[in-house]
Amino acid sequence: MAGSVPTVSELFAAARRRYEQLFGGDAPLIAVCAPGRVNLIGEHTDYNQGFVLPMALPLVTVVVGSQTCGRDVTVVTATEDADEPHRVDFSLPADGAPLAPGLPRWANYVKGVIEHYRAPPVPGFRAVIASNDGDKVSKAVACQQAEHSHGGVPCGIMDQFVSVLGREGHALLIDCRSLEATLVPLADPGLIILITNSNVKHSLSGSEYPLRRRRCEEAASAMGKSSLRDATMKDLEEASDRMDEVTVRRARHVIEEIERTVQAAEALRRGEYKEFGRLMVESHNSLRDLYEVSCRELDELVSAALAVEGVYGSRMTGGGFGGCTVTLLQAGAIDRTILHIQSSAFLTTAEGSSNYNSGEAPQDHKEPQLSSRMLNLNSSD
Ligand code: GAF
Repeated sequence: MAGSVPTVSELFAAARRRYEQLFGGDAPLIAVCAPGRVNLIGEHTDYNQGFVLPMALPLVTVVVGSQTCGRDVTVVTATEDADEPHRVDFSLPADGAPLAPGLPRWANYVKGVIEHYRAPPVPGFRAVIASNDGDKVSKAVACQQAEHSHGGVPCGIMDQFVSVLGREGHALLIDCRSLEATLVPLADPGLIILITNSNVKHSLSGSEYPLRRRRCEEAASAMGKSSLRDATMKDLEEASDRMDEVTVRRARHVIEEIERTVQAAEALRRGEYKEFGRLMVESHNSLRDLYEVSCRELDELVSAALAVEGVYGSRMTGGGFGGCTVTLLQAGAIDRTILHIQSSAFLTTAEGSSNYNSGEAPQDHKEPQLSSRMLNLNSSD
């Protein structure tokens, strides 16, 4: 992203202006906002009932809206996407009939949440979701179900959970079985978390994510466990002749990654950043070699970051096959790290020049003590 990122207040102002233009000058009555996330460690462990350690980001999505009389819903996006209509109108079905997914695809997340938020039933509204009640855990679970049924991704709970429970200056250790979440302080002014977007597009609703998930279920069942959370490496060795070699590798990644995530949260609590970085690198290598969800560009970004003095660790983050890397580094190393990443192999062959976005904190928030920065690279698709 070039230039500065709009602050939360600017986003709210833009959304409100759009609402007023579209709906006859009426001001919206509800304004909500949810942060984006990056996962520090614990990849492909959430749907195996394991641990994850994501943190919320100052990049947010805001929604403004008002309840209306009747059952009609209008949802509009503040910016226009060339590929899909930016407005959707539909009626809420009477008598609990299902609200089917359809087009545009982005609206399926709205429909899915309405579908899974039945008590009390969602009334007609303009703009996007108004969340009024319900505890945070059930809100996250409803949003996860929406992604399963309407987004077509059998995802775990991590993204939705950190979006409702994440706090500035903290990572969030989530136990994806008990759904207990513990905030882990991460507010050291000497640290920066750099998120680098490879701009390689990934589609989680493609076949690879559900395939990985199925392998994990097969591995757990071959070991007589309800999930890989209950399995040890000894269990895996003993059961390996009842699984094919690929399934063994997938299960090994998950079993070790769950353990790594707990160790990483401990290291963070003790301020042992070198150890945290070492675990990040182990996680990346395991995702690359055992789980096989990395790609050339992500591997190169990680290698480029790790070559710089002052970088503690780096890894791909999220579902994989593209997307972003996350790097933990000393604040003093930020400029040379960005320069080095920008001049690394695949970037120099990409068209145009790379952009750097400082990821400034929203103006209406106090300055976070720890910075997250976004580095967005030109497309290499
Ligand atoms: C995607 C999913 F949405 C998450 O639930 C998680 O499984 C992640 O991939 C891999 O850790 O982001």
